[in-house]
Amino acid sequence: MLRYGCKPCVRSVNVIFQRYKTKSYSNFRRTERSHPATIRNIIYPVRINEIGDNLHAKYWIEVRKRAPSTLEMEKKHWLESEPPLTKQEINDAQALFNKAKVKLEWTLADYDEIPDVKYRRLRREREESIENMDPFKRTEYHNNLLKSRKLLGTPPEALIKLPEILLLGHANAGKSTLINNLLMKKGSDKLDKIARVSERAGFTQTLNCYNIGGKLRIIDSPGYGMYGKLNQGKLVMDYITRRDRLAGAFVLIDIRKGIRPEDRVLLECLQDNEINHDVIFTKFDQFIQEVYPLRQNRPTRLLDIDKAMTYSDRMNSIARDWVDEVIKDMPYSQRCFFNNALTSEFVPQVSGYKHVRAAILQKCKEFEN
Ligand SMILES: Nc1nc2c(ncn2[C@@H]2O[C@H](COP(=O)(O)OP(=O)(O)OP(=O)(O)O)[C@@H](O)[C@H]2O)c(=O)[nH]1
Ligand SMILES: [Mg+2]
Repeated sequence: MLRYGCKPCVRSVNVIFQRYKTKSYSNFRRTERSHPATIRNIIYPVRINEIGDNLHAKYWIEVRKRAPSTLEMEKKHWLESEPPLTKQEINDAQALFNKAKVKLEWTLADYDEIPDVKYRRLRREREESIENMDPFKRTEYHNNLLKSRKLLGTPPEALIKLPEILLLGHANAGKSTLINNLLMKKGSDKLDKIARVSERAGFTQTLNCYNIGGKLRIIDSPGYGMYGKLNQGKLVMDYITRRDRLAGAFVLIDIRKGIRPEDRVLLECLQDNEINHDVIFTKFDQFIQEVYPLRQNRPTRLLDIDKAMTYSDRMNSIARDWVDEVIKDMPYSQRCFFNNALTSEFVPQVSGYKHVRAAILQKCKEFEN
């Protein structure tokens, strides 16, 4: 059930409001298990401020060698049939996003008000009214009106046909934050503030369209789940089922919550509508933050590398097991990305966004061909 409020609206979206119990990381950690690892070395092993100064440099070199960054993980989860992202594709995407001028083009709560949809509708209505006119009343003026390319109040740039990428996910999954993360300028360690973000779930209420350097558009959407609203469900479903410029979608899932029933319905809905889509697991930094303080025997003083690595391996294996659990819940095999748009003391860098940028560009290119 994809819940967007409390009354049924369209057939494909069951919008019954209902609290539900679902698997989440907090339940999982009560029953730690170990099974074959599919992901290696998710995290940086121990907190940097737990290392003594003299061990510091040596320690990090060793740690880096043994524990590649979170980005490594993405490569493990390529769907086998998917073409992997090449270095060239990642560089191209970096160049585009780092240079692109970004503009919020429209913010709408009704699919029919999207500028080009509205323009086509107005033109059609005008044509129909002229064609249905009494031929004796029809003049040269009306014939010219039929040929006219007037924009009918639509901003001209909004009529330029560009591929569009839709971000979907539960309320509070991090869709708007990911937009800011994707639009981060080169060398900056701060998120852009172009999309408005809030801790409050259900903050984004409309479809918001960002024009990225005149090359593509990214569409932020209202989140579903118990903070979603009925009209938002209709709006998003209209967009998914009717939009001919939709080049692809990303379903954002908070890694700590795992895949919830609504996510599964949405994934199946995208599959049924043959929309090219991938999954992005968000908030990895928060997840790691929760994994680490779990252990009582966390090394706290000057430590030797082997002891740190044993500790870190155990932490990694807990994190890995949870990720495996989550991925097992996917309705079908799907390419996954892992992203943290913010940092914590355990995860010192934002990561994942470069691969998402490249995947966006890949979808746009596939769409245009
Ligand atoms: N630690 C951490 N927090 C994040 C991350 N991504 C998002 N958040 C936080 O999660 C909260 C919700 O983020 P939003 O981007 O507003 O989520 P949304 O999916 O747009 O939510 P709605 O607009 O309500 O549908 C904000 O407080 C963000 O700061 C992340 O990668 N790490
Ligand atoms: Mg939002």
